[in-house]
Order: sequence, then structure tokens, then C-alpha cells
Amino acid sequence: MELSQEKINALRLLVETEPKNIVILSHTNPDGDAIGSSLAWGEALRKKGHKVTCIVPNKYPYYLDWMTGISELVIFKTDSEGRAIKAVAEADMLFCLDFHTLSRLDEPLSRVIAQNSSAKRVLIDHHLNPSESFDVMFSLPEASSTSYLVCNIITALWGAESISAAQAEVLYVGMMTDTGNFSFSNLTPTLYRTIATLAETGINIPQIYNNVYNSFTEGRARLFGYTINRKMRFMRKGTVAYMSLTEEEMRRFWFQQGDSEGFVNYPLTVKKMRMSAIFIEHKDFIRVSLRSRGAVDVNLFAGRYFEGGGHHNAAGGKSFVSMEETIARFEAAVEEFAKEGLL
Ligand SMILES: [Mn+2]
Repeated sequence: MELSQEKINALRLLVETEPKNIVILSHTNPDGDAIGSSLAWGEALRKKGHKVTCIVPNKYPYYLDWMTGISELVIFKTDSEGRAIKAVAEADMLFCLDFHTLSRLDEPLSRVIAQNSSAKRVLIDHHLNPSESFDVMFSLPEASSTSYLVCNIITALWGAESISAAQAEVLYVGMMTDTGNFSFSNLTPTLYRTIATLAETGINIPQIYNNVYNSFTEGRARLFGYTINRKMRFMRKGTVAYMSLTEEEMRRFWFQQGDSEGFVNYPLTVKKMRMSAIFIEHKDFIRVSLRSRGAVDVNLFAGRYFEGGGHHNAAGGKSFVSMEETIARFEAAVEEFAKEGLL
């Protein structure tokens, strides 16, 4: 991963001037990478004298509660004081982190953002196919996380020594969670060098791991068992798997946001598995999450059949029909995909 010097210079011009009002936005259902990159970048900008507001559309999972600075995040959905609307209206600069299209932010947040047309817009992201124009764009799909990108951008601008232990900790969370604790693709030598510089700040890596991965509720453990045992279906000689959860099933296990995080990865522990999906019922739609191994392109699959996208081996989308129909559509899509030799 190589950051273009030209873009770093353009970014420097924007952030090394007089103090500005800055808003950092990340995606709906914010994960460790969305939160980690936002908090670390926000802190870096505050050190330069800027006034920074980090906004996420809805609440993050409870197992990220412990992250330094997370209580300062404005959660748009429950922001009764209108802090987000005010911050966006006053913003001289908007940073979009860990997502690339403002439509991923649901109404009315996307409308609020559209109203501020004068703010400079900067993208820092690692998803495929950015669809909007930004004044400066760091769009690097080969980066394993946005936190990794932010870490490299801070280093390019102000040196690795400018990264505090608190920043290193939240960046590590993003890098760890987006790579499945460093087990997916894009694990480059430079990634490990970057981790080494974070480790030098004295962060406690086993403790970070415990805080994130060993902090679930009993309900989550039982929901996981139920999902794998009762809801996992195999197709195509055990090379494709899918699972589904209705709202009623989730209520039965005292579901909290984030509890189904990672379930979709589990079928890939079966040796022949090439693709895995989970369908999670929400109020107005079904969220589709997809994972794959090797050449199977779930970014393409999500775009074609579920109005979504993401990365080559990890993507997501939405379905606006019933669970039954969603499953039927998925099965048909898998057969079509296979017929084209894509599976
Ligand atoms: Mn990410």
C-alpha cells in the first residue's frame, strides 16, 4: 500500500491551516474499524487545534464501549440535542471514513450532509468502487482496514511518534477487527511493521483482544449456538452455506446490536466452504452479509443481487422482500453464479 505524496500534500494544505470545524462521519452499524479510525483521526486533528465532531448514524456494539473517547461520539439516531445537525452545518471540512458513498448513511443524515455544500470533503476508505467525488480521496481497496490507512496518513503527515498510546489502541482495534484478528487477506509486511510501531507505544494487545472478543453476553453465546446448529443450511455439496435470523429469534436470545457480528465467518471453518451468507431481519429490510474464500467475488455477488458491495471476500447488501423470498432469491442467485463459473 502506497500513499500518494500528492494527496498527502493536498490533505496537509487542508489540515495545517487555521483551526477549523471538522466533522468525521462513518457508516451505519459502525464496527471496530469505523469507530477506531474515527477516534484516532479525530484526536490527530484536535492536536492540531481543530474542533472535531465524530458522528455515526446509529449505536456501535456494546463490546466497543471501553474504547477511549467513544463517549464523545455523536450518535445521530439518539442525538436529541441536535449536536450532529449543528456540527455538520458549521463544518468547514467533512471526512468520510470507512465507507464511500453517502447513501450508506440513511435519511435524514444524508440530507443534512447534502445541505452543507461548501465544506471540503475528504474520503479515507478501503471499500471497492467509490461512487462520489471528493476534494481529496484516499480510496485504497488493498488496505486491510481504514484504521491502517489512518495510521499511515498520520505517520506521513506528522510522524509515527505523534501517535499516542490511546490512538494506537483504537487503531489496533480497527486493524484487528477488520482482519478477523489478522487472519484474512491483505496481510502485508508493511501492515505488521505498522503494528510494531503501535506496539511500541506500550499498548496491551492481549487486553485489547479480550475487551473485544471475550466480552459478549450469555444471550450472544446461545444465539450463536442456535444459529449454527439450527439455522445453517448447506448448498452445492457443502461449498455454500447460509443462515437466517428473524427478529423473533433474536428477541428470544436478548439480542443486542453487534451480537450477530462474525457469525457469517463461521461456515468458512468447514474445509470445502467457498461462500457463506447470513440474512438478518431488521424493521424495514433484511441485511445480507456475505463472505468468501479465494477467487469467489462476493463484492460482485452483493452488487448484482442485493444492491450492495464491499470487498472481494467480504461484502453486504439489503433485501426488501420477506425472509422466505430472500432465501429463494439467494439460492437462485447462487445457481446462476455457479453456472457462470464464478463459484
Ligand atoms: Mn473497514
